[in-house]
Amino acid sequence: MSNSLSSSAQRVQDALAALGFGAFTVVELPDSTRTAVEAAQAIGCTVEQIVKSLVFKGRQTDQPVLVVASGPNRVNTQTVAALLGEPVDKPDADYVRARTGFVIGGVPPVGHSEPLATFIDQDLLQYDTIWAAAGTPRAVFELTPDDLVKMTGGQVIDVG
Ligand code: 5CA
Repeated sequence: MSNSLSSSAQRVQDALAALGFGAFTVVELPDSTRTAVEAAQAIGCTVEQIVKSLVFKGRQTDQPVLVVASGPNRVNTQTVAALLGEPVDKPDADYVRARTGFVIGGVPPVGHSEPLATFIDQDLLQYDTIWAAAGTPRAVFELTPDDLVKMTGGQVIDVG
């Protein structure tokens, strides 16, 4: 199953290796992992253990910002705006693809086409392992919250 990855999933596997996290294995599942609920069902974990990748766009600078959040959590855009120093909007699918290199439903925490300012939901830190998207709406990898913080260099926040 993980022997021949699709090109987008392979890019994530390569990015993990380049960051020193080559021990993490990207897997492509037979069932959709497009949404947090679908991913949890396909993996057999709780929705809380799914790392949602939400991309926002700075209204003034047009810069992308990534918020990785626990599956059920809503991200307060005012909180993100305050941390970023400018209002943020939810971008369309074309922006997400152009600025991250990946389609919605497969946006990984690392391996983007440009560096992304990253914020991490503190709720993710309570789990032994969590699962993040890995480039496509069927690809995921398992990691620890500590590794997520290290590989993204992100700031841990209360997203609410
Ligand atoms: N693969 C799963 C988790 S492993 C995944 O990527 N889930 S997700 O929640 O991170 O990705 C879907 C997110 O993309 C949604 O929560 C939503 O914020 C955003 N999204 C979905 N549809 C659109 C759209 N049409 N335009 C902009 N953003 C969207």
